[in-house]
Amino acid sequence: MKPDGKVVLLGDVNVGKTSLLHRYMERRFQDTVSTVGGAFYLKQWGAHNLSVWDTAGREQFHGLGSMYCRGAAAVILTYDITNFQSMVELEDRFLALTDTASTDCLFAIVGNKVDLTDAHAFLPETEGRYQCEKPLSTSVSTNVKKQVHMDDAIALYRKILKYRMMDEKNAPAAEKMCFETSAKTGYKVDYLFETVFDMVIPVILQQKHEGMPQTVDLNNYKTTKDTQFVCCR
Ligand SMILES: Nc1nc2c(ncn2[C@@H]2O[C@H](COP(=O)(O)OP(=O)(O)O)[C@@H](O)[C@H]2O)c(=O)[nH]1
Ligand SMILES: [Mg+2]
Repeated sequence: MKPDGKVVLLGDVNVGKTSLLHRYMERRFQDTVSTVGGAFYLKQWGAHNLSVWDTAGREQFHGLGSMYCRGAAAVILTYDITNFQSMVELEDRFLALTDTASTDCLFAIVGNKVDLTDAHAFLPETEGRYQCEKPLSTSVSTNVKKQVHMDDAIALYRKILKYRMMDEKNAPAAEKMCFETSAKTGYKVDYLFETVFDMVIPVILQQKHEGMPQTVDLNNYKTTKDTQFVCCR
């Protein structure tokens, strides 16, 4: 399966990037998911094949090179809503990495771990689509203070448009592209990925039109299902 488009997750270590991907792709949450060894998932979306990239732990150990975002059609910038510094890092450290992304690249901003602060995030968005491993009443606590609010995310989104020299009128609305999720309960995880996947298709068609070279050729990998985890190490 050859990917038509690349979607990357960016953000500080521990914000929950691997957990979000794992929740969406594997339909579950594990307290200890290892990023090391992981690289990307393949996801069929309509007539298109998407590669969805995790950082393979490099944000912690070696930093991420310019390769990581090269040709990306969408970037999902992730922070932890209980850690203000993780939001600051998105602007200070991670935004510059998107210089190599596609010119029409779509941006989403995601505040994860909302189960720690918001009672409404105890339940996954759609009942029955997720099986929670533990009874929710015992697995969550709302004693943690929310350090980043939706307004902060919306302000960052606007800064990104400026940084990328994109006209706000032509870009998706900030309110639409800022999400609060919980990989732990599954809250809004499907909504996040499916919104991004739907919106990334026109970007991919535009890339094809402009003759963007493919960033990875996965013809050598066999796929049996519509998603597959591919290890690059
Ligand atoms: N409470 C809570 N913990 C989470 C959530 N997502 C991830 N975690 C935890 O945060 C830690 C870091 O998650 P991980 O996915 O490895 O983050 P990454 O470094 O960004 O890939 C792990 O201990 C996870 O169990 C969430 O939505 N809620
Ligand atoms: Mg990780």
